[in-house]
Amino acid sequence: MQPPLIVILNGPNLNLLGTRQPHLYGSATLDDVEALCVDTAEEFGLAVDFRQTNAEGELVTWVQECRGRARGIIINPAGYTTTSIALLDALLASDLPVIEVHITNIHRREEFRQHSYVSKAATGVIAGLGVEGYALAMRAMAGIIAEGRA
Ligand code: CA2
Repeated sequence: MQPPLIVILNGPNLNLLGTRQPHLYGSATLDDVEALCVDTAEEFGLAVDFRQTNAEGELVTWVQECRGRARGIIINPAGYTTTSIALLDALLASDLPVIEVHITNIHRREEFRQHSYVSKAATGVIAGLGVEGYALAMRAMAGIIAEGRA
């Protein structure tokens, strides 16, 4: 039997991780984050499909494609967190458990970062724990799937 697939989606500018603003986002690159997620997936008997895009429409399409294919979505929507009703609608329509991850604690940053449309579709939100938040989200998703709750 195939391990349950978790799709991990990353929004705009996260391709710059580890190359700029390390005081905010740390020194790990997006490739490092993918490796962390692959390792964590192995630990919990999951498979991962890890992606990043700068395009809102592509993110929406990828969420739509999760239906019937994936068992859960972990998403760092980055700049689309606070703007994208289209992304929220796609996540709601996916009927999958969603965990929202932010590397930084958006609640202690500028006010404009503190409202999330995506949270309306999220089972849980992890913010402020650096890239380790992705591994914690994987662990939480493994529990959600094992217990059959969403
Ligand atoms: O804390 C997070 O993970 C954010 O989702 C990151 C977004 C920001 O718009 C959100 O408010 C919080 C920004 C992603 C840009 O990432 C960069 C990484 C390194 C260098 C430059 C940008």
